[in-house]
Amino acid sequence: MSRSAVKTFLIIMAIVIFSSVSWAGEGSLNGSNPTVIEKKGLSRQADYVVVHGEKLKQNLSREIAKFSLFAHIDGKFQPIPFQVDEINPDGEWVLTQVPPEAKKSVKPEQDNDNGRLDDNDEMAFMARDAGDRVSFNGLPAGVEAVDEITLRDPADNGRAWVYLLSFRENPPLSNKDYVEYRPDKNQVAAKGYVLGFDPKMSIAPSLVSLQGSPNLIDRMKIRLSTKIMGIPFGFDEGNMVSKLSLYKDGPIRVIRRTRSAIKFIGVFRTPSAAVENIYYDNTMLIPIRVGIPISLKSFSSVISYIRVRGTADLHNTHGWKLKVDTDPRWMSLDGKMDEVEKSIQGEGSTWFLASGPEGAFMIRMIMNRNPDGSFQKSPIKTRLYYVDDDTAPDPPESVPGQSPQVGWWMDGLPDLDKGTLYFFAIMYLIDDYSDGAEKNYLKILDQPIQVTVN
Ligand SMILES: [Ca+2]
Ligand SMILES: [Ca+2]
Ligand SMILES: [Ca+2]
Ligand SMILES: [Ca+2]
Repeated sequence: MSRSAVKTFLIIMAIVIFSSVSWAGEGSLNGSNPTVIEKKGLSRQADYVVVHGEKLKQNLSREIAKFSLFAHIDGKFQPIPFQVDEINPDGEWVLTQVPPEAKKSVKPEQDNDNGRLDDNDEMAFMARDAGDRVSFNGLPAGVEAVDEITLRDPADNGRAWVYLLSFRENPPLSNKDYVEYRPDKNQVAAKGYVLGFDPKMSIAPSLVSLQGSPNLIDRMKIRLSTKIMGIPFGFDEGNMVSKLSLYKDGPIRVIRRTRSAIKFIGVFRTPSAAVENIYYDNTMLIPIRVGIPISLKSFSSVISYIRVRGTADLHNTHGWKLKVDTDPRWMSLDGKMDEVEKSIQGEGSTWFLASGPEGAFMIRMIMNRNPDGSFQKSPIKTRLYYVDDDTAPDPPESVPGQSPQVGWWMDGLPDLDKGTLYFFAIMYLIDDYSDGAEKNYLKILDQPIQVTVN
């Protein structure tokens, strides 16, 4: 064989070998295995991580369907669960799945770039899946682009890495799926929890079950009472109508959009507003954006008061204990108010945690942040509402009594200016709670993992 024939033969052999490699299932990367240059030092377990497209320079404008996220864990460079969620040019989620009950009214959405990664799209994964830092000797076979993503814990400088790879075709994917939406049952489910929704009040869960526990929630309540020009006026969650419109169910998170309106005495209703709830395998996020059309301050002379509380009315929690951020003492949930419970300090409270035999959950209310985490000036201050009394009804409700009912009063509403107000209700579902572990969940927002890409 001539030298060029040998060369042609080798090239053909190489093509045959490489094209016969199967990428199915939990494949590993073909060709050169990257070398570990720094071991993982990040200890954060509870955090999810979101990276905006604009940071992922090497993968920007490429087809999302050809991405895979890799990490070097257990001695192997391998795919880990991730998802890319597109956001349209107006800043709204692009939701691609239609629940059966909405088939007639809504259609799956698309971004304006045919499924490519752009600046405002989001890539999400769990921090616990990150691994060692590696170096490549040239790009691995079949890979067209790599973004190295570094995670850093600002508390102890621990670091870990993941790699977003763009493949020419057939990206090898992890088959792990941490959270699912069950459209037939109106439920979101993960390893440690099931959250269920009433089709008529789809914005807040009416079923919370931790690791097989009975339903812990009677209902989520919003109660408002006010007096305007001497006329008393009230509102509760029963005045809200909300229904599921579209959703997206990926391996890392479920995004559910509900459309809600407020109806008054059946006579008129407000225009419907969309809210997206986001569910990870240990977190439910409800970001709310409220447009304040007029300065309430300028009406101070005609508004006598505005009282608003948002609460979780629980049940099936006898034997559980509960604590809040503003007082170190545990309260015992037994359907009766004792001396500790009567003297609890709740001024300025922003979270509570309930712990029982099946697990724990924590609800956190954030009034002073913009969606990007930056500080938002708001006159609204939260104050604990807490009643543990099986014999004290608080209608309307499905299970009479407050067993317990816990949440917050929102003070300062009459001082609201015209503008947009953001607030966030967050629920952490903790399946391995031990005393003090809430600090790992508080860090998610208070000391967020820093993300850099190169
Ligand atoms: Ca986009
Ligand atoms: Ca896009
Ligand atoms: Ca009690
Ligand atoms: Ca109740």
